[in-house]
Amino acid sequence: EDRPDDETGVITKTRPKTQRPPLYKVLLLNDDYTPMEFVVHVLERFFGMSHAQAFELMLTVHKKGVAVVGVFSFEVAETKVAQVMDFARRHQHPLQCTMEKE
Ligand code: NFA
Repeated sequence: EDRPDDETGVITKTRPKTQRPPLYKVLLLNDDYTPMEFVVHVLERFFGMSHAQAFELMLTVHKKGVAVVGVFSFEVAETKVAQVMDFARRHQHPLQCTMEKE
């Protein structure tokens, strides 16, 4: 916003502070037991990835130990984590999914 200084008349710009909600990274963690194909399926099913995208991210987690699956609002991140954890538990795999503030 352009604003003339009271004494000098100099025009200064003040940035309007737009409030943005915090974003949360959803992380997938490696383990020694969850089958690779199960992880690929999880990424396709809950994160809308193509098979190729999902396979690549699964391999990144497998090799590096952890990777960011996506960045979401708190509510969406919380839902994704719950969906993955519930699906893994129902299939008796130890797959871990967590979230952290960006
Ligand atoms: N490390 C697992 C295996 O070798 C695969 C895996 C990848 C598990 C990514 C969890 C996350 N079967």
